[in-house]
Amino acid sequence: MQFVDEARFTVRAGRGGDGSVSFNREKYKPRGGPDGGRGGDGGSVILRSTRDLATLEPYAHRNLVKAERGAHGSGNNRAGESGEDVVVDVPVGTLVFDGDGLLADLSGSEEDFVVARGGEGGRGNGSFATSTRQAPAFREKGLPGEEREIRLELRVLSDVGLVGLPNAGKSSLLAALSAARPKVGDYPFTTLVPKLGVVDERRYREPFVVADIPGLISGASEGRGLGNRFLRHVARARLLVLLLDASEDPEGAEATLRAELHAARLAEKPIMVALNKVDLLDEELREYLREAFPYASQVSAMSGEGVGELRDLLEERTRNLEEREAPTPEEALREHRVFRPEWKGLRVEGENGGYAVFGEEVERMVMKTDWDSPEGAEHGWRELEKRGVVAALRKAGAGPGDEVRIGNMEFDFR
Ligand SMILES: Nc1nc2c(ncn2[C@@H]2O[C@H](COP(=O)(O)OP(=O)(O)OP(=O)(O)O)[C@@H](O)[C@H]2O)c(=O)[nH]1
Ligand SMILES: [Mg+2]
Repeated sequence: MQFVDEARFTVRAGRGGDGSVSFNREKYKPRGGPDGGRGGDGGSVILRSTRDLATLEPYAHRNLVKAERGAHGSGNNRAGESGEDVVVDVPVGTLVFDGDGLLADLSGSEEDFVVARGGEGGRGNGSFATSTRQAPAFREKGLPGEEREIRLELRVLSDVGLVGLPNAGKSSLLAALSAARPKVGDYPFTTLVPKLGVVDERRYREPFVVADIPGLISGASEGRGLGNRFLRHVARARLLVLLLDASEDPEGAEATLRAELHAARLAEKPIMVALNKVDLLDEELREYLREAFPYASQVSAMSGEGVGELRDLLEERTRNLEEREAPTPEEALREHRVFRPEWKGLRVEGENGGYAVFGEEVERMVMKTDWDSPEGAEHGWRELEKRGVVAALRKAGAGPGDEVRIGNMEFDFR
């Protein structure tokens, strides 16, 4: 499977079924009691994170994912069947965005996120009978399902991210540290997509995950080379390792990498430096580098020299660093904005010489009302009165014949 780390498509939940209008027909009774059943709820579209999937490739060419609608209710108080939910498997580490920002962060396994909620089914006339209204001939209509355009973004989740110029030996080091066998080549851009390896030593309390990403070059943040778009895969690592080729201007490489991290706003992360390919150096050069990079580990991914020590160091550092980082503050902010509670109030505004009414509850009620049936419309007006909508409209200046819009319903005030 190809590694795809972004996908966009529309999700559409199912519409709720309409309630039914029906009267019980028993022998010798001309008209029995109302027994129209409720419509079934529409199916929802649910995203579920799983470790069985490592890429968003199944959705690379999807345009629409939709769930079934609920069936209409029927006589004898039979409820319509609910529409089936559709479960969309996504890899762990998937972020879900819509036009307004981050909606969900599926960073654990088996997490469910309802990305489009199915519409509620409408009630049948059976539920509107009262002592004064024994034979109601109206029902509610089902509500439409939610629909939105979403963008999925996968970020592989690792503890340690290897960052380096092309050819520095990142993939070689991943292979030396773990059982992963990424492709190694003596040319730049051997690695085209992120690769993970698990470092699991018997004496370690917990295994940790190392990510190898494509090499960065100067100007990656402006899109040069493969660009820095792969940096997002290490953005949430606990620790970054700048891997420098010791045999080729490590000072210059470090400056380039730090500039790119800065541009990607990752400069504040815990960072370690390691010098690779020390097998190519003589003792004098090694000594020089020990002074020039006093805190850097010297390793050779090829000969294995220093790799064990580096592995222990990484284990210790990651253990002492906090948990894998939560979304960046900027993302957390957007999350906050998107997860606002549904607005429950009631508001009337002037609109094109008429009036518009806003409010979650009222809008739902109006959508459910069967305005085409006289009895249904009568019931709808009573509800609008009960909920204070009529009073609010009058207070705002509405008079008979004025145009009123509630959601997608327009009618004349009376
Ligand atoms: N002598 C020596 N060569 C090494 C060492 N580590 C890697 N190499 C060689 O350096 C070249 C690049 O290694 P890779 O591991 O593919 O480098 P990379 O950083 O993953 O490169 P990209 O994926 O292209 O960014 C290969 O020819 C490796 O054999 C080392 O410690 N010593
Ligand atoms: Mg590589």
